Formats: sequence, structure tokens, C-alpha cells
Amino acid sequence: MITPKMNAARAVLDLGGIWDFRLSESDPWETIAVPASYNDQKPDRRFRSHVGFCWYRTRVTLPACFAGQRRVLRFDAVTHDAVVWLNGRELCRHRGGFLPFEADITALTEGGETFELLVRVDNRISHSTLPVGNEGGVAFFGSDNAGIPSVEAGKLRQQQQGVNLPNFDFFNYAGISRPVRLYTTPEAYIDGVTLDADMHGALRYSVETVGAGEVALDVLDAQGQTVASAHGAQGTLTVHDAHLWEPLPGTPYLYTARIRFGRDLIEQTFGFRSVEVEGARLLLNGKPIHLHGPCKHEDTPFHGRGLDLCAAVVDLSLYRWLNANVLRMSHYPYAEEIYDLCDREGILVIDETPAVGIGAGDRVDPYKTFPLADYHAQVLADMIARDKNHPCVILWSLGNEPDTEHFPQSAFDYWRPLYDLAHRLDPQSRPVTLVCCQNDYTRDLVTRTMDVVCINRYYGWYNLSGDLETAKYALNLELDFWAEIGKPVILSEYGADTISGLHSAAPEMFSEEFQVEYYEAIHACLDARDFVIGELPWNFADFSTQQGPMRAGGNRKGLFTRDRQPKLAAHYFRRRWSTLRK
Ligand code: BDP
Repeated sequence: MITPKMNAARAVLDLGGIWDFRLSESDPWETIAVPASYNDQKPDRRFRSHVGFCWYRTRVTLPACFAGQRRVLRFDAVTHDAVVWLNGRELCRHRGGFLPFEADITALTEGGETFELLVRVDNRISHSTLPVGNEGGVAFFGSDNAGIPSVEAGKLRQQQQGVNLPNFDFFNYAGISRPVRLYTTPEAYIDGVTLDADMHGALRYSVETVGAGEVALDVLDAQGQTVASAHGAQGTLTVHDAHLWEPLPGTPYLYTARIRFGRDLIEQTFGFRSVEVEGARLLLNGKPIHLHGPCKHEDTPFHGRGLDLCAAVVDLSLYRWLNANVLRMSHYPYAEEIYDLCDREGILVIDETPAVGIGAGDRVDPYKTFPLADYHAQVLADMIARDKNHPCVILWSLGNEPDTEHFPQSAFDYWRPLYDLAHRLDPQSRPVTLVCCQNDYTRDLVTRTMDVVCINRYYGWYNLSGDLETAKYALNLELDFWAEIGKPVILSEYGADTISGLHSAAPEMFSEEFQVEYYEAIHACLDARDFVIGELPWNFADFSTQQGPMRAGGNRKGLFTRDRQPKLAAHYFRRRWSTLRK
């Protein structure tokens, strides 16, 4: 799906602004900002803890000059499920909160008139959604007190009244979280573009079109000069002495493919770069690369998970300040604008499906009971279709922390087809991974079969808490195991909750000094091992979560506070990453 951008052939109308909103059909309409999550926009607990449908409404006047054009309404993301009506008539529905959908409204509109858009949003999570919600009253954190009659009765009451029980550790923000746009195309139009450009200057391309016409493609350099051209819907061309796209501290050189088809036009940036796994190394442009940068969430004050472009620029500027070169888009595909930014800023991206929390303890096999396989495959396909042309994307992550330990064969049978699908669908056949939970790694049959092994580990925090010497001992033991597997390993999460401003001279957990000592201890293990090709601390910034006994004002593992002020550890990483070369 092509990201709508205005150019000489296409108009784009941003429908963002203040819309009407209500939590239920019996509430009065009130104001809400779009795009943004609705949860933090009102000082009202009902907004934060809402479960089920809510309603958005706006009126749009279509410019008269849109007549004679094909007209498409596009939602970049509505979290989680959406149904859209235009003038009371159902237009489209979409499942899943992190990828775009669109509807052709040409036949329903003319240009010059006003119409009403109504959107019903559903934020419920369950065993059949990604991310996964718990069913049966199981809470993610804290003691369940299973069996106590009064507590069980309370859980039953919660279920009857409707409750979301995330099986994941980030707030279940919902709403129209990314831009809504109306765009035009000529009647015969470009429907898809696939670019595969490598470090030798070869560009393989294919263009999908609807209607009659010829495809012509020009490659423009960063100065706008045409450096290569081709005709036809698909082919290969070569740019001689191509500038490579390199991550920081190199130059992320971008070219533009200008594609014409009849009266239509698409301008798609891309970069010449190659990525592959060779033994226990990850090669970027033929050279081993070490990945270092914190994982993140789309999470800012007020906006929740809604797109906040200013915060996005601030955040990526802080990646540069940290001397980071990678951003793992935990735990869902981010807004398209962020990939454009990463392309420009030279930040590598690990792109992840929203498959978080596929697990239900040691007695229930989630792979036999959660109806997810087909839907998960669809989400993966949609993510790859959306993001495949970005040079910043170097690794696909099929999901985060599923159960791979209790039902190892079942897990393998579930994840293997997704791994194969990702390779089949990606024209660049980027490496594929699955981010694995801290578990009995000797039982896990999936993680070791990925192109890159990604492990989340909390030695010294959730286990062996505070005892960093023993944490090192245990992590070293595990790393000895992975050394034998012979694949590149990324420590894809590790971290310690830290309350900004809490200090201790003999560092204890939650203090800023402890966070630094924790990282120093873990790094002592990593630095001794060449096959560990990446370190992705958890998390870039403090972020909002479901309330619970383990979370004081959210997850505090940020290197920065939620308002992006550095803790001691941020300075530590800035120093470490200024010299880190492997
Ligand atoms: C990991 C999860 C991440 C959590 C983190 C934590 O992947 O989403 O936020 O732990 O507990 O298990 O801080």
C-alpha cells in the first residue's frame, strides 16, 4: 500500500483536527483530537479504562476540484478495530490497530459536497487479537490469588462488566491514532511499487497499475539529477558509482524513484544497501555491523500512542545524541512517518508485528487454542507490503515474547510458516527473527532457527534481583549456550526500572546509579563475545502501562523520563556508544 504523498499528480487532504467523539451511543458528543489516542484527552477515568466500542464523527467538504479524480479515504491506523460509515452507509471495516486501510469513495462522492464520516472503534483485546488480551480474569502482573472465593467473585464481576486484561506491558491506547487522509489519483493509477536496491547499484523494480498506460521510471540523486531511467512495469537498472545508504555515523544517501504511469506519478525514496547474515555476523553493505540503540514505544504525554511528529523528531535526535544506530519498533509497526525519518536520519529499524503475548502459562497450548495463525500471517504480509521499500528496515521480527518453552513443537509449527512467509514476501529477503522471552532456552526450538537470535533477558532485575555478580554468572552461562548455535545474537531487551532523581551511593534497585551498574555488568558479558552483534536496552523512555502493583506510574526502565530528560544511564550509553565499534 502506497503512503499518500502530495505531488504533481495527486492531491492529499489531511482530515485531522477536532472531531466529535463519544464513548457510547447514549453519551453526548464531545471534542477529541485526531490523530491521537483518546484515553488521555479528558480528566475522566472512563476514558482511560474504557472497554469496547466508541464513536468518532466529522464532516468533510470535498473540494470541487477533486471531481474527475479517483478519490480514496485512508486511515493510517485505528486501534484496534474499525468500522467506517460515509453518510450512514458502511464503507469499510478493518481489524488490527497498527496498519493502514483505505476505501475508494469515488462512486459515493462527486466533489464539492459535504459528507459525514462516522467511525466505530473497538479497543477490546482477547486471544484472537494482536496484541493478545487475557481471557478468564488472568491478570498480567501481580498475584492472581486464585481460589479465594471473594477474589474469584470479583474477577467474574469484572468479566461480566467487560474488562481488558492485556497480556503485554504497555497501555492499551486506542482510537484514531494516526492520520486520516483523503487523496486523489488519476483514473488509471499506480497501485503498488516494489524496489530492491543493493550495494552494487542494481535496482530491481516492479510497478502495479490499474487501467491502461505505460510505466516509466527515473532515478534521481539527492540533487534531483536523473542518473538512470527505465521503461516497463518491471525491470532492473544500474546506477554507476551509486552512493550507498549507510546508517549513522555514515551517510544515509537517498535516491528517489520517480515513476510515471499515464497521468499518475509516485515519488518513492530508496537507498542502495545490502543486508545479509553470514555465520554469526550481520553484514550491512558487506561489512559486519554492530547494532546499538534502545527499544522504544510510540508513547508520549497526551497523545498516548497517537502520532506526534514533534516528539518523533525529538526522539530520533536523541538517538543521534546517544550515538545509537538502531531502533527496534517494539511491539508493533510504527507510523509510516517514522520510517521516513529513519531513512533520512540513518537509523536502522527492526520492524515488528503486534504479536505480543502469545502465551497462557504452562497448561494451555496457545497455538492450539488462540485462533491467530491466519490473521497473524495477514498482519505480517500487510506490514511487509507497507514497509518493504525502506532502506532503514533491515530485520523483520515476527513477534515478541511468545511461549516457546512449554509447547516447543507446537510453537515451532506455528512460527515456521510465518518465517517462511516473511522470506517469500520480502523482495529483499531481509533476515527474519522472533524476539524470545527469558525462558528455558534449552527447550525452545524456534529462536535458534531464526536468521538472527533475539533474546530479551532480565538477569539482575526480574531474577537474581539486584545481585549483579550472579546475574553476570548466569548470563555468561546462557551465552555459552548461544555461542554453540553459531548465529548472530542480539540482546533485544535488558533493563532496570529507574526512578529519575532516586540516587544511592551503594546502588540499589530503582536508583539511577543502579541502572548504570546494571548495564555495566551486562556489557561485561557482551563485550567478550563477537557473536553478540547487538545491544538494545529496554527502554528509550519511561512509558505508560496498565496500572498494577509492579508499575509505579508506568514502566520506568527508560534511559530518559517520559518527557525525554536523560537519566544517568543515558549519559553512560552516549559515552559507550561513541567508541563502540565491533
Ligand atoms: C519484556 C517485554 C516488554 C516489557 C519488559 C519489562 O517484552 O514489553 O515492558 O519486559 O518488563 O518482557 O519491562
